[in-house]
Amino acid sequence: MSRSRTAPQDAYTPRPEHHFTFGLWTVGNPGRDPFGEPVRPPLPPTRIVHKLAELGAYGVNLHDDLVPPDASPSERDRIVREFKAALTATGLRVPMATTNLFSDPAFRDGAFTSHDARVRAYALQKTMAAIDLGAELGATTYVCWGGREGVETNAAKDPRAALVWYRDAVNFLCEYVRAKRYDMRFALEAKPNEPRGDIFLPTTGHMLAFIYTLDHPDMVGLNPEVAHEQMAGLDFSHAVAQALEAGKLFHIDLNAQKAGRFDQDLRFGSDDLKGAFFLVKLLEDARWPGMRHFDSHAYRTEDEEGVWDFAYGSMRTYLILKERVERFNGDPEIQQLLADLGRRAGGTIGERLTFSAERARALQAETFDLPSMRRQGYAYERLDQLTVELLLGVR
Ligand code: GCO
Ligand code: MN
Ligand code: MN
Repeated sequence: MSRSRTAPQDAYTPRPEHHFTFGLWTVGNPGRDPFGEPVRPPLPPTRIVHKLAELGAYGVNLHDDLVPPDASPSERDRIVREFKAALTATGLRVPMATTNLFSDPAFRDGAFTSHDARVRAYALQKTMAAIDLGAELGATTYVCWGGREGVETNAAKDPRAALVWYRDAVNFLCEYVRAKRYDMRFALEAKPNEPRGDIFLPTTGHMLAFIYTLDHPDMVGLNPEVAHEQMAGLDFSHAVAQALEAGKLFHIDLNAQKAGRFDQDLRFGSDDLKGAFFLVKLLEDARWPGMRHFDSHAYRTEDEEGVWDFAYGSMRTYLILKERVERFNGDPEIQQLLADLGRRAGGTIGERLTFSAERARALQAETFDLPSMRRQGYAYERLDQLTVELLLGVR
């Protein structure tokens, strides 16, 4: 990789303190798709660690892409030893771990929600092994993405039974982590469809409601992904805001997506820049301390150099948007419009209405100036245009 091509040293240069992370499976994605074979050779995990560190990332997350499921115990030990040596040499961390519960043909009917109890048990065995490896490498977040937890036809299973099995599995895993005294929390990731026709708990909101039915809701939060919420036609920032507000944003999968498509996992900010801007604004305004993880991959057209362009570009775009957020927050005209909004609303903007008997009586007796409330404009057109101009770099 030629650093000069992708890595100018400027205000948008990624550094470990920015907490950017990538999965081994993201930069290591070989470009296989349902219509074509891999276009890139596999990248050894140790090489990925060195390259990510060179580019300024904070960490690397893993799937089954570190230790192949069929590795012998001595192979596993060698792979982990070499990986740890690369981490020590570079200072890169492993904040998150997960496992693949969707590729093996055994998982054709799901893992935690498979009709076959043997498959559900095997999924737990595989997950416990991944949790152990994650804990060994220092990971404190375990992501559960229910790849095939769904159906093609509702003739197949009672979705209520599936939810019971799903809950049993997450409860089982929470008890396992407690018994092992690991410092680890679970982050559940929703996706509406693909690879299956319909996936259970299809959005971040569905997942959030499910969490409160678990035995240890405090141990379980969310890992929302940009592309997945957009596939459901939803506003990603709103899903993230709800997770944040509930104290449940444990992790995040950043990428980009064109509306109405398959799960594209594009480079962060490469589509829907405005959506990306408001997402960064949300995370930065909230001073969210979590990892900025990119669950995405390079275009299938790329060779290895293109992969590093992709990785560097993801982090850089985040930092550029972060700088735009600072500009938005400091832009006198934008801030004036927001302040005027308060005046228009009679100085009551943001006021909370909470119940007391007195308050209820006062409200019942109040006469509202409905004509003025009906006439009121909000100047959002102007606000949005200023936002667009700021994003286009002319403010
Ligand atoms: C996808 C998912 C996955 C998961 C990853 C971690 O749509 O393929 O987003 O990339 O996030 O497997 O569990
Ligand atoms: Mn995805
Ligand atoms: Mn994801």
